[in-house]
Amino acid sequence: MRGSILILGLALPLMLAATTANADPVRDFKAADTDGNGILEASEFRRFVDLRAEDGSAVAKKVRTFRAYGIALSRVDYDGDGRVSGAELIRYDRNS
Ligand SMILES: [Ca+2]
Ligand SMILES: [Ca+2]
Repeated sequence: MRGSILILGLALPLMLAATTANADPVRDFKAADTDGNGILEASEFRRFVDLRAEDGSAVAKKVRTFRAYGIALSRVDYDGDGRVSGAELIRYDRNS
């Protein structure tokens, strides 16, 4: 594990990848995307993190504990529009 993983925002890929079988990030994404537009707005992204935490993601739990949602969002929001698309989550996962 890289040292940078210790930085909360950089640890986001673990929310997607290093989870148990019952923790489905796609399901969580759809559950968090309450308006169904395929993009997580800031409030929806917080819900997504909370769902990941409830699914047992240690990283998501840390983000929730420290209320570091904004930091986490900024790390994965490549185009800077303040929202997170599925493509951005996948891109972040691949680049880390
Ligand atoms: Ca949405
Ligand atoms: Ca974005």
